[in-house]
Amino acid sequence: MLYSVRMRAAADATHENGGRHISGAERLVSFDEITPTAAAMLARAFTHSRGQADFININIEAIHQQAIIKVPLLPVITENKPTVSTGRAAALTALRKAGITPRAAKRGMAELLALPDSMRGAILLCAETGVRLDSNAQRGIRVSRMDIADETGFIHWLTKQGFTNIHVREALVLAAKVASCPGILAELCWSDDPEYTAGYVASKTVYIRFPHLKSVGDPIGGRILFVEPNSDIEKLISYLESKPVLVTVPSGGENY
Ligand code: PML
Repeated sequence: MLYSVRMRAAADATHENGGRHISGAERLVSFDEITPTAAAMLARAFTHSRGQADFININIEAIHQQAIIKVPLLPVITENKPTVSTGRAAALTALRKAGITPRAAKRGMAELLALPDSMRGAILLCAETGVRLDSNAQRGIRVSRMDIADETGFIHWLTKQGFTNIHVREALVLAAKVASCPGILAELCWSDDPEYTAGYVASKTVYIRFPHLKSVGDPIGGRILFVEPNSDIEKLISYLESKPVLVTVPSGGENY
């Protein structure tokens, strides 16, 4: 048996009552790891660079081993564009290469740029028209119930590529689950941590990082998931939110 441990933290009010999103975290752990994992999440909620949390929700639930599927990490490429504008232009190109129409890619970028504040979940957009498909205006869809299968192997794999921070670690696990979701063609994301400017475009086959997708000090980030036309949206949301997924490291530790 594994346990899903999930945290979300908000300031001023609960998320449900319009509070400002501060932080969230997701793990799938053994029984013995529940307490230290929950403690680490609590510490994180209280020390986040987006501010001090007033409302913290930690949810723990048992997951049967038979329900869990395994999916691989995506290989990572970094495109070292020197500025936010060149980074965003390259991200749009990457989205088009992933099969997103220019109109939908531009709409996705515009949705992120128009956010009044960070959302706790992702926005779903049609990959052809750019029309929004989820009805959770402020909340979005939270990609949930996933973790890395082999923590030590993952740290080795990351270190070999020079990745040491928690943002990239968590984003890679989330992007692997998203890439495995039937109907999702690509993802565009940048961080809501004001001190972290990197973002990425992930497709079914690759995770492309851009060191500058927003300016230093900007506390607004988010995530757009581009959905193939005519997909079963309910099924897709159920997979993203509920299907337990363990992400595997490529054998031998190579980046493919
Ligand atoms: C986040 O902080 O939630 C998203 C991180 C996006 C970029 C991660 C990376 O460095 O590749």
